[in-house]
Amino acid sequence: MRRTTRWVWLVMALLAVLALVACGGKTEAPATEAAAGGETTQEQTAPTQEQAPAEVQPAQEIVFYNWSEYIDPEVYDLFKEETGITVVEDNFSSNEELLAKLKGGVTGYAVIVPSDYMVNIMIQEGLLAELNHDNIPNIKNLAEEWRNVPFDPGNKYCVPYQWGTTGIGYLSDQVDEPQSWAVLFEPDPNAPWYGRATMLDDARESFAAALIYLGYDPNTTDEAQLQEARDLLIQAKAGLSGYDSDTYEDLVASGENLLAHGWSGDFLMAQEDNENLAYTIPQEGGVIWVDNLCIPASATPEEKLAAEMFINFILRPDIGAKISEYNYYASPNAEAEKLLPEDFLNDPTVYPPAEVRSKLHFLKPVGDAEALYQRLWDEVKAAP
Ligand code: SPD
Repeated sequence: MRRTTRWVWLVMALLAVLALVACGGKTEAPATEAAAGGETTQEQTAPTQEQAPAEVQPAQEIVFYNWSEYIDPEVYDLFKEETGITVVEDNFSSNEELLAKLKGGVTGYAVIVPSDYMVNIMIQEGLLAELNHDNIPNIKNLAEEWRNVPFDPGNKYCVPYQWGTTGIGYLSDQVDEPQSWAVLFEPDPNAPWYGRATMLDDARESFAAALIYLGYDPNTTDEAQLQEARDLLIQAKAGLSGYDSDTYEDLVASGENLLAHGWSGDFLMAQEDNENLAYTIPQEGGVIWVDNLCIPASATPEEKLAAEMFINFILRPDIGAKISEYNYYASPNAEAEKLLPEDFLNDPTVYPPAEVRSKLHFLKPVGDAEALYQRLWDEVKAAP
Protein backbone atom coordinates (compact mmCIF):
# COMPACT_ATOMS: atom_id res chain seq x y z
CA MET A 1 0.00 0.00 0.00
CA ARG A 2 1.33 3.42 -0.85
CA ARG A 3 2.09 5.65 2.15
CA THR A 4 -0.71 8.19 1.29
CA THR A 5 -3.34 5.43 0.90
CA ARG A 6 -2.30 4.02 4.30
CA TRP A 7 -2.86 7.44 5.87
CA VAL A 8 -6.33 7.75 4.31
CA TRP A 9 -7.28 4.33 5.73
CA LEU A 10 -5.94 5.22 9.12
CA VAL A 11 -7.96 8.48 9.31
CA MET A 12 -11.12 6.69 8.12
CA ALA A 13 -10.69 3.98 10.76
CA LEU A 14 -10.27 6.61 13.46
CA LEU A 15 -13.41 8.44 12.33
CA ALA A 16 -15.37 5.18 12.38
CA VAL A 17 -14.29 4.46 15.96
CA LEU A 18 -15.27 7.98 17.05
CA ALA A 19 -18.71 7.64 15.40
CA LEU A 20 -19.27 4.30 17.15
CA VAL A 21 -18.44 5.76 20.56
CA ALA A 22 -20.78 8.70 19.95
CA CYS A 23 -23.76 6.52 18.92
CA GLY A 24 -23.41 3.46 21.07
CA GLY A 25 -21.79 4.78 24.22
CA LYS A 26 -23.86 5.69 27.29
CA THR A 27 -24.61 9.38 27.88
CA GLU A 28 -24.63 10.42 31.49
CA ALA A 29 -27.51 12.58 32.75
CA PRO A 30 -26.70 15.32 35.24
CA ALA A 31 -26.53 14.01 38.79
CA THR A 32 -29.65 14.64 40.83
CA GLU A 33 -29.80 16.24 44.28
CA ALA A 34 -30.74 14.10 47.26
CA ALA A 35 -34.22 14.86 48.59
CA ALA A 36 -33.36 16.62 51.78
CA GLY A 37 -29.67 17.07 52.20
CA GLY A 38 -28.76 18.31 48.76
CA GLU A 39 -25.82 15.92 48.39
CA THR A 40 -25.15 14.27 45.04
CA THR A 41 -26.75 10.87 44.42
CA GLN A 42 -25.75 8.20 41.92
CA GLU A 43 -25.72 9.12 38.25
CA GLN A 44 -28.67 8.25 36.06
CA THR A 45 -28.65 6.92 32.51
CA ALA A 46 -30.62 8.97 29.98
CA PRO A 47 -33.45 6.91 28.46
CA THR A 48 -32.86 5.71 24.88
CA GLN A 49 -35.50 6.49 22.26
CA GLU A 50 -37.30 3.15 22.80
CA GLN A 51 -37.43 3.49 26.61
CA ALA A 52 -40.21 5.63 28.08
CA PRO A 53 -38.82 8.03 30.71
CA ALA A 54 -39.24 6.48 34.16
CA GLU A 55 -42.24 7.90 36.05
CA VAL A 56 -41.13 10.30 38.78
CA GLN A 57 -41.59 8.93 42.29
CA PRO A 58 -42.07 11.42 45.15
CA ALA A 59 -39.09 12.03 47.41
CA GLN A 60 -39.49 10.15 50.71
CA GLU A 61 -38.27 13.13 52.73
CA ILE A 62 -38.66 16.83 52.01
CA VAL A 63 -37.55 19.99 53.78
CA PHE A 64 -40.15 22.67 54.50
CA TYR A 65 -38.45 26.06 54.94
CA ASN A 66 -40.97 28.01 57.00
CA TRP A 67 -41.41 30.87 59.47
CA SER A 68 -41.14 29.64 63.05
CA GLU A 69 -44.21 28.29 64.90
CA TYR A 70 -46.33 28.58 61.78
CA ILE A 71 -47.71 25.04 61.41
CA ASP A 72 -49.19 22.46 63.76
CA PRO A 73 -46.47 19.75 63.84
CA GLU A 74 -49.24 17.13 63.89
CA VAL A 75 -49.80 17.97 60.22
CA TYR A 76 -46.47 16.28 59.48
CA ASP A 77 -47.56 13.08 61.22
CA LEU A 78 -50.87 13.00 59.38
CA PHE A 79 -49.15 13.60 56.05
CA LYS A 80 -46.64 10.83 56.76
CA GLU A 81 -49.43 8.42 57.74
CA GLU A 82 -51.16 9.10 54.46
CA THR A 83 -48.21 9.24 52.05
CA GLY A 84 -45.18 7.80 53.83
CA ILE A 85 -43.35 11.09 53.18
CA THR A 86 -41.41 12.69 56.04
CA VAL A 87 -41.42 16.49 56.28
CA VAL A 88 -38.46 18.08 58.02
CA GLU A 89 -38.87 21.74 59.04
CA ASP A 90 -36.23 24.43 58.94
CA ASN A 91 -36.92 28.11 59.82
CA PHE A 92 -36.11 31.58 58.53
CA SER A 93 -36.97 34.92 60.15
CA SER A 94 -37.44 37.31 57.25
CA ASN A 95 -38.22 37.33 53.54
CA GLU A 96 -34.80 38.80 52.87
CA GLU A 97 -33.09 35.93 54.70
CA LEU A 98 -35.07 33.46 52.57
CA LEU A 99 -34.16 35.31 49.36
CA ALA A 100 -30.47 35.43 50.28
CA LYS A 101 -30.48 31.66 50.87
CA LEU A 102 -32.01 30.89 47.49
CA LYS A 103 -29.87 33.40 45.62
CA GLY A 104 -26.84 31.90 47.34
CA GLY A 105 -27.65 28.65 45.52
CA VAL A 106 -28.81 26.56 48.47
CA THR A 107 -30.62 23.36 47.45
CA GLY A 108 -32.64 20.80 49.35
CA TYR A 109 -35.67 22.95 50.18
CA ALA A 110 -38.86 21.57 48.66
CA VAL A 111 -41.41 24.07 49.99
CA ILE A 112 -40.78 27.68 51.03
CA VAL A 113 -43.12 30.36 52.42
CA PRO A 114 -42.37 33.84 51.02
CA SER A 115 -44.75 36.74 51.56
CA ASP A 116 -46.61 38.51 48.73
CA TYR A 117 -43.99 41.07 47.57
CA MET A 118 -41.23 38.48 47.86
CA VAL A 119 -43.12 36.05 45.59
CA ASN A 120 -42.99 38.76 42.95
CA ILE A 121 -39.25 39.25 43.39
CA MET A 122 -38.58 35.51 43.34
CA ILE A 123 -40.59 35.01 40.14
CA GLN A 124 -38.60 37.77 38.45
CA GLU A 125 -35.34 36.22 39.65
CA GLY A 126 -36.36 32.82 38.25
CA LEU A 127 -36.16 31.24 41.70
CA LEU A 128 -39.57 29.51 41.69
CA ALA A 129 -40.85 26.41 39.88
CA GLU A 130 -44.25 26.49 38.16
CA LEU A 131 -46.81 24.41 40.03
CA ASN A 132 -48.44 21.44 38.32
CA HIS A 133 -52.08 22.07 39.23
CA ASP A 134 -52.97 18.47 38.30
CA ASN A 135 -51.12 17.45 41.48
CA ILE A 136 -52.91 20.07 43.58
CA PRO A 137 -56.65 19.52 42.96
CA ASN A 138 -57.47 21.04 46.38
CA ILE A 139 -56.50 24.43 44.98
CA LYS A 140 -60.24 24.67 44.24
CA ASN A 141 -60.77 25.19 47.99
CA LEU A 142 -59.11 28.60 47.93
CA ALA A 143 -61.46 31.54 48.42
CA GLU A 144 -62.04 33.49 45.21
CA GLU A 145 -60.08 36.55 46.42
CA TRP A 146 -56.94 34.39 46.79
CA ARG A 147 -57.18 32.69 43.38
CA ASN A 148 -55.89 35.63 41.39
CA VAL A 149 -53.54 37.59 43.56
CA PRO A 150 -51.70 40.39 41.71
CA PHE A 151 -48.24 39.07 42.59
CA ASP A 152 -49.03 35.62 41.11
CA PRO A 153 -52.11 35.62 38.83
CA GLY A 154 -53.81 32.23 38.60
CA ASN A 155 -51.55 30.77 41.34
CA LYS A 156 -49.04 29.79 38.67
CA TYR A 157 -46.16 29.57 41.16
CA CYS A 158 -47.61 29.62 44.66
CA VAL A 159 -50.62 28.89 46.81
CA PRO A 160 -51.60 31.35 49.59
CA TYR A 161 -50.95 29.76 53.00
CA GLN A 162 -52.09 32.14 55.76
CA TRP A 163 -52.63 35.88 56.05
CA GLY A 164 -52.39 38.37 58.89
CA THR A 165 -51.42 41.88 59.91
CA THR A 166 -48.52 43.71 61.56
CA GLY A 167 -49.19 45.95 64.54
CA ILE A 168 -48.31 46.23 68.22
CA GLY A 169 -48.76 43.62 70.95
CA TYR A 170 -48.85 44.83 74.56
CA LEU A 171 -49.59 43.74 78.11
CA SER A 172 -53.03 45.21 78.73
CA ASP A 173 -52.75 44.98 82.54
CA GLN A 174 -49.67 47.21 82.56
CA VAL A 175 -49.99 49.45 79.52
CA ASP A 176 -52.90 51.38 77.98
CA GLU A 177 -53.77 50.36 74.43
CA PRO A 178 -51.19 52.12 72.20
CA GLN A 179 -53.07 54.52 69.92
CA SER A 180 -50.09 55.48 67.79
CA TRP A 181 -46.74 54.20 66.55
CA ALA A 182 -45.38 57.08 68.65
CA VAL A 183 -45.05 54.61 71.55
CA LEU A 184 -42.07 53.21 69.64
CA PHE A 185 -40.87 56.18 67.59
CA GLU A 186 -40.98 58.91 70.29
CA PRO A 187 -39.29 57.03 73.13
CA ASP A 188 -40.18 58.50 76.50
CA PRO A 189 -37.80 57.56 79.35
CA ASN A 190 -40.75 57.85 81.76
CA ALA A 191 -42.92 55.37 79.90
CA PRO A 192 -43.12 51.95 81.62
CA TRP A 193 -42.17 50.23 78.34
CA TYR A 194 -38.99 52.32 77.87
CA GLY A 195 -36.24 49.73 77.31
CA ARG A 196 -38.88 46.98 77.42
CA ALA A 197 -40.02 46.95 73.79
CA THR A 198 -38.85 45.28 70.57
CA MET A 199 -39.25 45.86 66.86
CA LEU A 200 -39.19 43.21 64.14
CA ASP A 201 -35.75 42.33 62.82
CA ASP A 202 -37.08 42.90 59.33
CA ALA A 203 -36.07 45.76 57.03
CA ARG A 204 -39.29 46.13 55.04
CA GLU A 205 -41.58 45.68 58.06
CA SER A 206 -39.70 48.12 60.31
CA PHE A 207 -39.39 50.71 57.53
CA ALA A 208 -43.11 50.27 56.81
CA ALA A 209 -43.98 51.11 60.44
CA ALA A 210 -41.78 54.23 60.33
CA LEU A 211 -43.05 55.36 56.91
CA ILE A 212 -46.68 54.86 57.94
CA TYR A 213 -46.08 56.88 61.12
CA LEU A 214 -44.54 59.66 59.00
CA GLY A 215 -47.58 59.59 56.69
CA TYR A 216 -45.59 58.20 53.73
CA ASP A 217 -46.26 55.29 51.43
CA PRO A 218 -44.68 52.14 52.98
CA ASN A 219 -43.53 51.21 49.47
CA THR A 220 -41.88 54.54 48.75
CA THR A 221 -38.68 54.68 46.71
CA ASP A 222 -38.05 58.33 47.57
CA GLU A 223 -34.59 58.48 49.11
CA ALA A 224 -35.29 61.57 51.26
CA GLN A 225 -38.37 59.90 52.78
CA LEU A 226 -36.41 56.72 53.42
CA GLN A 227 -33.63 58.66 55.11
CA GLU A 228 -36.21 60.34 57.34
CA ALA A 229 -37.60 56.90 58.22
CA ARG A 230 -34.06 55.66 58.93
CA ASP A 231 -33.51 58.57 61.35
CA LEU A 232 -36.78 57.79 63.08
CA LEU A 233 -35.86 54.12 63.43
CA ILE A 234 -32.53 55.18 64.95
CA GLN A 235 -34.37 57.50 67.34
CA ALA A 236 -36.61 54.61 68.43
CA LYS A 237 -33.60 52.50 69.41
CA ALA A 238 -33.25 54.36 72.75
CA GLY A 239 -36.51 52.77 73.97
CA LEU A 240 -35.92 49.29 72.54
CA SER A 241 -34.42 46.22 74.17
CA GLY A 242 -33.67 44.86 70.70
CA TYR A 243 -34.87 43.59 67.32
CA ASP A 244 -36.54 40.20 67.27
CA SER A 245 -38.80 38.31 64.87
CA ASP A 246 -38.94 34.91 66.55
CA THR A 247 -39.49 35.19 70.31
CA TYR A 248 -40.79 38.76 70.75
CA GLU A 249 -44.32 37.61 71.64
CA ASP A 250 -43.02 35.27 74.34
CA LEU A 251 -40.95 38.10 75.82
CA VAL A 252 -44.14 40.14 76.20
CA ALA A 253 -46.16 37.19 77.51
CA SER A 254 -43.50 36.53 80.17
CA GLY A 255 -43.55 40.20 81.25
CA GLU A 256 -39.92 40.77 80.32
CA ASN A 257 -41.12 43.29 77.73
CA LEU A 258 -44.33 45.31 77.71
CA LEU A 259 -44.66 46.14 74.02
CA ALA A 260 -43.62 44.63 70.70
CA HIS A 261 -43.97 45.35 67.01
CA GLY A 262 -45.08 42.06 65.49
CA TRP A 263 -47.49 39.79 63.68
CA SER A 264 -51.12 39.35 64.76
CA GLY A 265 -51.30 35.54 65.12
CA ASP A 266 -48.05 35.32 67.05
CA PHE A 267 -49.54 37.49 69.81
CA LEU A 268 -52.78 35.49 69.81
CA MET A 269 -50.78 32.29 70.15
CA ALA A 270 -48.85 33.73 73.11
CA GLN A 271 -52.17 34.68 74.74
CA GLU A 272 -52.31 31.00 75.70
CA ASP A 273 -49.48 31.84 78.15
CA ASN A 274 -50.76 35.24 79.28
CA GLU A 275 -54.38 36.28 78.80
CA ASN A 276 -53.42 39.95 79.26
CA LEU A 277 -51.52 39.98 76.01
CA ALA A 278 -53.45 42.16 73.54
CA TYR A 279 -52.90 43.37 69.98
CA THR A 280 -53.74 46.58 68.18
CA ILE A 281 -53.21 48.35 64.88
CA PRO A 282 -52.23 51.98 65.62
CA GLN A 283 -54.45 54.77 64.26
CA GLU A 284 -51.95 55.59 61.47
CA GLY A 285 -52.39 52.07 60.04
CA GLY A 286 -50.26 48.96 59.59
CA VAL A 287 -49.28 46.19 57.20
CA ILE A 288 -51.45 43.36 55.83
CA TRP A 289 -49.70 40.39 54.23
CA VAL A 290 -50.23 36.93 52.86
CA ASP A 291 -47.60 34.19 53.04
CA ASN A 292 -47.45 31.60 50.27
CA LEU A 293 -46.43 27.98 49.67
CA CYS A 294 -44.01 27.82 46.74
CA ILE A 295 -41.46 25.39 45.33
CA PRO A 296 -37.90 26.57 44.60
CA ALA A 297 -36.76 26.17 40.99
CA SER A 298 -33.84 24.15 42.40
CA ALA A 299 -36.11 21.31 43.63
CA THR A 300 -35.55 17.94 41.94
CA PRO A 301 -38.55 16.37 40.11
CA GLU A 302 -38.91 13.96 43.07
CA GLU A 303 -38.89 16.78 45.63
CA LYS A 304 -41.27 18.82 43.50
CA LEU A 305 -43.81 16.00 43.28
CA ALA A 306 -43.66 15.37 47.05
CA ALA A 307 -43.92 19.14 47.62
CA GLU A 308 -47.05 19.37 45.46
CA MET A 309 -48.57 16.46 47.40
CA PHE A 310 -47.79 18.32 50.64
CA ILE A 311 -49.28 21.58 49.35
CA ASN A 312 -52.39 19.67 48.25
CA PHE A 313 -52.62 18.12 51.74
CA ILE A 314 -52.39 21.55 53.40
CA LEU A 315 -55.24 22.70 51.16
CA ARG A 316 -57.54 20.01 52.55
CA PRO A 317 -60.34 21.75 54.52
CA ASP A 318 -59.66 19.86 57.77
CA ILE A 319 -55.91 20.47 57.56
CA GLY A 320 -56.36 24.17 56.70
CA ALA A 321 -58.66 24.59 59.70
CA LYS A 322 -56.24 22.73 61.94
CA ILE A 323 -53.41 25.08 60.91
CA SER A 324 -55.46 28.23 61.60
CA GLU A 325 -56.54 26.90 64.98
CA TYR A 326 -52.89 26.34 65.82
CA ASN A 327 -51.29 29.58 64.58
CA TYR A 328 -54.29 31.96 64.81
CA TYR A 329 -53.81 33.35 61.31
CA ALA A 330 -56.64 33.72 58.82
CA SER A 331 -56.99 31.01 56.21
CA PRO A 332 -57.29 31.77 52.50
CA ASN A 333 -59.06 28.40 52.21
CA ALA A 334 -62.85 28.94 51.96
CA GLU A 335 -63.64 25.29 52.75
CA ALA A 336 -61.34 25.35 55.80
CA GLU A 337 -63.00 28.51 57.07
CA LYS A 338 -66.35 26.67 57.12
CA LEU A 339 -64.84 24.37 59.76
CA LEU A 340 -63.53 27.15 62.01
CA PRO A 341 -65.46 28.15 65.14
CA GLU A 342 -67.57 31.34 65.17
CA ASP A 343 -65.43 33.07 67.81
CA PHE A 344 -62.34 32.62 65.60
CA LEU A 345 -64.13 34.02 62.54
CA ASN A 346 -65.38 36.99 64.59
CA ASP A 347 -62.04 37.79 66.23
CA PRO A 348 -61.07 41.31 65.04
CA THR A 349 -57.38 40.52 65.53
CA VAL A 350 -57.64 37.70 62.99
CA TYR A 351 -60.13 39.39 60.65
CA PRO A 352 -59.76 43.17 61.05
CA PRO A 353 -63.03 45.10 60.62
CA ALA A 354 -63.44 47.16 57.42
CA GLU A 355 -62.54 50.43 59.16
CA VAL A 356 -59.15 49.00 60.26
CA ARG A 357 -58.62 47.15 56.99
CA SER A 358 -58.87 50.43 55.08
CA LYS A 359 -55.71 51.58 56.90
CA LEU A 360 -53.66 48.48 56.05
CA HIS A 361 -51.06 48.35 53.28
CA PHE A 362 -49.58 45.42 51.38
CA LEU A 363 -45.81 45.62 50.91
CA LYS A 364 -44.84 45.62 47.24
CA PRO A 365 -41.56 45.06 45.39
CA VAL A 366 -39.62 48.33 45.21
CA GLY A 367 -37.22 47.34 42.42
CA ASP A 368 -33.78 48.90 42.63
CA ALA A 369 -34.73 50.64 45.90
CA GLU A 370 -34.59 47.21 47.58
CA ALA A 371 -30.83 47.71 47.97
CA LEU A 372 -31.41 51.20 49.39
CA TYR A 373 -33.80 49.80 52.03
CA GLN A 374 -31.15 47.21 52.95
CA ARG A 375 -28.34 49.78 53.16
CA LEU A 376 -30.41 52.12 55.34
CA TRP A 377 -31.51 49.20 57.50
CA ASP A 378 -27.85 48.24 58.02
CA GLU A 379 -27.26 51.83 59.14
CA VAL A 380 -30.12 51.56 61.62
CA LYS A 381 -28.74 48.30 63.02
CA ALA A 382 -25.21 49.71 63.25
CA ALA A 383 -26.27 52.96 64.98
CA PRO A 384 -25.59 53.15 68.74
N1 SPD B 1 -44.74 32.98 63.27
C1 SPD B 1 -45.19 33.14 61.92
C2 SPD B 1 -45.08 34.52 61.41
C3 SPD B 1 -45.46 34.68 59.98
C4 SPD B 1 -45.14 36.01 59.53
N2 SPD B 1 -45.35 36.28 58.21
C5 SPD B 1 -44.55 37.35 57.83
C6 SPD B 1 -45.10 38.41 57.01
C7 SPD B 1 -44.05 39.40 56.67
N3 SPD B 1 -44.49 40.53 55.95
